[in-house]
Amino acid sequence: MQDNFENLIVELKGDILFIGLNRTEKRNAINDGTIAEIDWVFSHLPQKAKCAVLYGEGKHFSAGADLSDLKQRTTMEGMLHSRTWHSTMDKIQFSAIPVVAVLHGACVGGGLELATSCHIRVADASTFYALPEGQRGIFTGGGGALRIPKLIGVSRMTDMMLTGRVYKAEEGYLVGLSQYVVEEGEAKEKAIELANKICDNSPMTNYILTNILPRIEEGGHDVALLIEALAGGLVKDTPEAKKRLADFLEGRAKKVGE
Ligand code: 1HE
Repeated sequence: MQDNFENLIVELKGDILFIGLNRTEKRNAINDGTIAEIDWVFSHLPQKAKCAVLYGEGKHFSAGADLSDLKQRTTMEGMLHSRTWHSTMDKIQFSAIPVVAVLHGACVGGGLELATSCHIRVADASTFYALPEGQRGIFTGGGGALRIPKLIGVSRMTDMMLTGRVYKAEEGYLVGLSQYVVEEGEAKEKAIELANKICDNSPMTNYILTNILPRIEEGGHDVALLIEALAGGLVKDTPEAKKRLADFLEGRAKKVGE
């Protein structure tokens, strides 16, 4: 794994790959270089990594797309810029390993699009969510139009963009923007706790959750049930599944909630 990133801090610690947005002077606004580096990381995941934790250095997760990159684009350039984000966000969503996002401060615009490409979002109490694209005279371009309504519904996203509504951390949790909300400053610790649990799972189960479950959801009734049966049949036949099932049946595995 290279270590000369301009916009990120990337470190493998044990089984967990930490990816930090590192443009604090611009509140982690996501420029083309940041997208290219995130894309590179998800195209070259270290084999040892079983889970990734994505966080922002400084006081904010991310202020969204770097607006200085956007202001001079033609229609065609704007469309290609959006397609580049799509491809990178898809690499995160369909990564072989789950990605836990650690949110604090601003999680707005393209920052929210990035966060919603991750599998789990842990927000601390300082987090706020907004889609200022509406006020900037633009639209989402990083897959937010697809992923955000899946979490909160079209009507809430429409309201956020029409009115500039800001959701605070607790409200964001209640509407489904994050799965966890914790005290200020504690989100990374919680994300690591969750990442360690994820690392304990069978890698194949994790892969099914990042790659097959979302396709089941979108596949239509018959195809979805067929894929579920195929994935379930495949994973049950792995030695790891057989061992884990025997561990439970013979009293060696933890019970639910332990
Ligand atoms: C930026 C950006 C940015 C900050 N692009 N430079 N996103 C937005 O519309 C959000 C715009 N940002 C803000 O509302 C605020 O910066 C924050 C609430 C996030 C943080 O406030 P604060 O007081 O901590 O920082 P600041 O003083 O506003 O910003 C520090 C510097 O970062 C300043 O530059 P400087 O040269 O004057 O020091 C800001 O200009 C700069 N900065 N945010 C560029 N976003 C795939 S399409 C997605 C489309 C979108 O994401 S639209 C939403 C864009």
